[in-house]
Amino acid sequence: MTAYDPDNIFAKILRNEIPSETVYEDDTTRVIMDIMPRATGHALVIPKAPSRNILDIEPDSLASTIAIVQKVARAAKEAFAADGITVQQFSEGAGGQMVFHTHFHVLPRHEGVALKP
Ligand code: DGP
Repeated sequence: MTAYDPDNIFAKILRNEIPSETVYEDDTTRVIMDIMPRATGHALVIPKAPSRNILDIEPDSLASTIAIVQKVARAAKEAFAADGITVQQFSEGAGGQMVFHTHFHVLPRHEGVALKP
């Protein structure tokens, strides 16, 4: 496993070095809107503790993060009148990951509407 890089873009967002549209924050987790949304209401749930992805995240951090994923999924389904929700977590480049700080995508879905590429 490659070492965690504290200069990744989400680490900078968590340190408030670059702006983000933050929609929720607590001691362990921040939720921001994706800058390249693949669906209306596409949010990212980001644990504050440093980890690259699901392969190295500590179980306690994963537990607090996934609890927020559930809250965001429920709130997004209501807020965007979604028919369903897609949750994604990409790990490492081969897994489709571009930003190497753990995050979960929460994507509101509507019947017959494909995700944007
Ligand atoms: P991935 O690592 O493949 O799970 O995708 C990273 C996602 O992060 C992608 O959907 C675009 C989004 N993203 C990249 N840079 C920024 C940024 O500076 N701000 C926000 N809000 N989202 C970003």
